[in-house]
Amino acid sequence: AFYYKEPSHTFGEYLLVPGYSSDKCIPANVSLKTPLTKFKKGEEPALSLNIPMVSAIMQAVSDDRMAIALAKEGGLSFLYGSQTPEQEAQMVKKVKSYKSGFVSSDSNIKPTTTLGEILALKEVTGHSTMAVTEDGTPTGKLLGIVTSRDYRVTRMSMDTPVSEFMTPFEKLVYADAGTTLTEANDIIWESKLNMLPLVDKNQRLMYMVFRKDYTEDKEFENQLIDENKRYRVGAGINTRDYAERVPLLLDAGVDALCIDSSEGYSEWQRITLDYIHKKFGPEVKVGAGNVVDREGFLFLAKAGADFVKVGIGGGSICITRETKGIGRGQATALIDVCQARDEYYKETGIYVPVCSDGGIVHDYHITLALAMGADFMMLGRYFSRFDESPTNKVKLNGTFYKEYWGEGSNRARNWQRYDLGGASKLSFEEGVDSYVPYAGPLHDNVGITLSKVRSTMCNCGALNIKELQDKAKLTLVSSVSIVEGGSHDVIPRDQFTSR
Ligand code: MZP
Repeated sequence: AFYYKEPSHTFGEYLLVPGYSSDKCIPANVSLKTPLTKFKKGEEPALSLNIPMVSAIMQAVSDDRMAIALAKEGGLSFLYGSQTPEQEAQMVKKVKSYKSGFVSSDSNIKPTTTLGEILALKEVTGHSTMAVTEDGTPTGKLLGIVTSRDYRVTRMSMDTPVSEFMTPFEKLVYADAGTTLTEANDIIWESKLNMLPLVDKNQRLMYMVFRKDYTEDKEFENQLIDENKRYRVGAGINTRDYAERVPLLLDAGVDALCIDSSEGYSEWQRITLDYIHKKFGPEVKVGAGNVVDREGFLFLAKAGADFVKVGIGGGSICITRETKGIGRGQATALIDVCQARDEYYKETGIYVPVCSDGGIVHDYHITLALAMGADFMMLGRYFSRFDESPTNKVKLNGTFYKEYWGEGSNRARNWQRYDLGGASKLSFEEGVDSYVPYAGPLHDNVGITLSKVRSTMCNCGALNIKELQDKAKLTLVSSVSIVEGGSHDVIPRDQFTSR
């Protein structure tokens, strides 16, 4: 047997040592743009992310709603593959047909329908925006528009004239009762509209609708949108039904695929990559993984992977290491793979982005992973806590939680991912079914997380991810100094106040 000389470590055992920060090093100047897919030296990647975050290929994390919310922040979701190809393609279609401010119509909505009823219906249908027309048909004359779950709706008096509300909002565009759906759609999109009055037949204001997170054009700058103004979305695939699944996903407009497997250093992945690239061409982007060492990386890079995912057994819901005894500390695995990626780049001039998958517990782990060479992270637990994840929010002992289960749990029954081609269903579980503390809307949480990342990057004197990777100084910390890192030798005040 081969023995590694060093134990394998994870993120919690490392710290960054600050470097010199110039006066240009302020969070507002930090760019988090990062490549998603491989590119040749001197060229630009076909796909990039505006923030280094993708959501995990999991039933409990990535559906169309999550994909839209994350694309709005500049990240990308990989829709879960543990569903039929048709269902997954349908989710892709929903994301691709969504447009910020897009007007969808629903024949259930009549002028007499109340705002509460419309909002309740939207929860069910998942529509982002709904038009209220005079006769309830898409071609009817527009009465008003109601926007989605993450929008705040303020009710105004029926008799309030629109002009009174226009003054504070420079960007307000008034869609009057004669506006058609197509025209309204254009108004909202072209003007980057965040507010719209709903008017009745007499053109009196019924409701004012506007975005909670209205931040002028900045918000739009960051969003992950391709030329026809559609949000980008990825999708998980497996090494079994790709011949059937991939064409459906491509027809639906998927932007990137990722082979979803707990262990990716295998002939199955090479065959899958080969098939897709030969059949559909190199412009179809496919990530592969997961691997935890240089050999695994080089195998997948040579097999044509457009990015490579790193991590075995480090996921919060994962018990692969306990059940099968395979895996590697996430930090050590990542460092090893990123070194191989850099050598491969020097030799071939081809840069294959590396995704660190699983095991991010604290926000600073993201900065550490970037410093260690990751181009972006895949996160499951992190995103599962938000309003936009597909799972139930439950109240237990007075506290709200969201459900979160592994793809290797019986609940997910994702047998394709965990067997190696023999058995047709799971014989043992590699994941658990759990709860995570509910954390509110994705937008707010991602904003806080990334402000910490930007701030630490400034401490290291880095204004972009490449600069962080070049300049970062990382130190392993002893278990004693980990204790020093938390509050210690004091009695927290709340211990007294709670008595
Ligand atoms: P985390 O962000 O919750 O720590 O980890 C998410 C990652 O765990 C996923 O992207 C996937 O690679 C991995 N995962 C998903 N299900 C299982 C399982 O059931 C698992 N064992 O390990």
